[in-house]
Amino acid sequence: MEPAWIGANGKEEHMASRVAVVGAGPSGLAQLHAFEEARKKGAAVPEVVCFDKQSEWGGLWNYTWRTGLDEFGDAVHGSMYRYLWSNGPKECLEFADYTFDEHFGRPIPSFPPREVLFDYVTGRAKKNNVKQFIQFNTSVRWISYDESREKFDVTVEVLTDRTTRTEEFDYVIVATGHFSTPNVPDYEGFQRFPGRVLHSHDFRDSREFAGKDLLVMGSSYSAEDIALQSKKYGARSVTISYRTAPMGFKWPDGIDEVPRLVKMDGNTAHFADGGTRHVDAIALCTGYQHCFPFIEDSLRLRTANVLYTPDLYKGVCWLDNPKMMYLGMQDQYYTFTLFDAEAWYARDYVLGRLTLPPRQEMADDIDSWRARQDTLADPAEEIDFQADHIADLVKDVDYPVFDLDLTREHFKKWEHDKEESITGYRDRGFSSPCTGAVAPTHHTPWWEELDDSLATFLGDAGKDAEATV
Ligand code: FAD
Ligand code: NA7
Repeated sequence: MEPAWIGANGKEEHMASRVAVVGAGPSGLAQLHAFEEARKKGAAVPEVVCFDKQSEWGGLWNYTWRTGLDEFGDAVHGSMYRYLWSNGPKECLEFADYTFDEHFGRPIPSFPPREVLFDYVTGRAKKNNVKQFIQFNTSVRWISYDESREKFDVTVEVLTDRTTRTEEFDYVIVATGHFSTPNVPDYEGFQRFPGRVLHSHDFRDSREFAGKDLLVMGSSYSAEDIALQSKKYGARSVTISYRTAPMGFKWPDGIDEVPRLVKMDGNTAHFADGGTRHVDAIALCTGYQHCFPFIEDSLRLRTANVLYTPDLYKGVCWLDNPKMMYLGMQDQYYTFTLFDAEAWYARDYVLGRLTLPPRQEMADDIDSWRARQDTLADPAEEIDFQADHIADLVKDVDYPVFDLDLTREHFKKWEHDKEESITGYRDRGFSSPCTGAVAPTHHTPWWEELDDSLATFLGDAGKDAEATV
């Protein structure tokens, strides 16, 4: 007889239950891992099927040179670029059940380049052999829910042979990320601008701007990093234009911030303060849209890039049908840690270990988080808010204990470090919230390090620690 348990809807569930996970990036992999952890401890886990439209796992961390459309004519998912280094301390995203020390066999510095984090994320996935659950090159085209059957219909296209099929699922967990569909504003004069205008989604190699005057639009993470990168790899000048407020860092020579762009006139940029600059190329670091064209209207999350989205109880369960779940849809200080907490929560809901309150209580809970979100005055309060969100998730599940409060302090210190030195903050070392080990200093200051390969990064990574925290 099939193993049975009381499921999320209060009814007896059987092994025939099926869970679809859409996306095998860090969030989707966290979900597969969470189910495996439960299964290894003896839980009856339903069939889990993960679909990813790419041919490899790791989501955004799986670098691609492609831009625009991929080899199948789908929109390219990747937004990461060459020479991308972690923009926050790795200690604030460390898996509580798979430490950096375990993966690399020794302490490594706090701000690794992309390839190193890709290696880490996929290392845990390999350890639990979750690849067996993933169907690659398989794009989810449509998700709908049939009330009468109480089933989701998930239509997928296998891109390699262009076949389409629809499968039935009891739960759907969407982990497709939200930094892939660019928000692309238009400004007067773009149409006739003689240089290149690109969005950060299509940015791949800053050497393209060597010797050029680059205009960067935006005042958040992408603007900050692309401005620094471009200068580091040889841009003649970088002008950052903000819409609302400047980032205000102490920029190195050759980078500065100016107010809102009013218009382009040929190669001349005109700003709101009356200033003008010569510009050879424009990088729109203007953010992304949450975009789920493959989800029916009644299940589709609609949100701006915020710390607590509307309509998701605990940031995970779709209010009007909690069997539909989303992972990683928040604006992110915390990343992998948040995804793990959400994945554990989603798993335990599916396994019937958690009972959700009535709809009105869930709605009130979302409202109270969002009301608090409206009061957040600075990054320190935002960090505490997101840490509290994680605490709210892990209190109900068996996610391994780690020092969440230490990561709050790390993030606040990191904010301070950035203000002190925007080119030097990545040279600091932090302590692990899992092991307490202090990260060593990288062998080369980040501002001088042009090689971002895993081999070079790890080459001398064990050098004597000169950590600051
Ligand atoms: P993603 O990584 O986006 O993965 C989503 C997966 O879903 C992809 O594999 C994609 O192929 C798949 N997918 C999408 N649509 C479909 C579909 N219809 N059917 C099937 N599969 C689909 N975070 C940090 O912690 N540190 C950093 O330094 C950092 N730097 C960043 C730099 C950039 C430029 C960007 C854009 C983000 C950065 N992030 C960083 C944040 C990043 O969002 C997270 O680290 C993480 O990648 C999010 O994981 P995810 O699984 O939610 O989404
Ligand atoms: P974010 O953090 O969503 O920031 C988007 C920025 O774009 C923000 O500064 C906006 O300014 C600016 N923006 C948006 N629309 C416009 C227009 N029309 N004109 C000018 N400026 C605009 O996106 P990021 O890409 O920086 O970061 C996303 C992730 O990628 C993040 O997790 C990183 O780790 C990497 P505003 O302040 O709203 O005026």
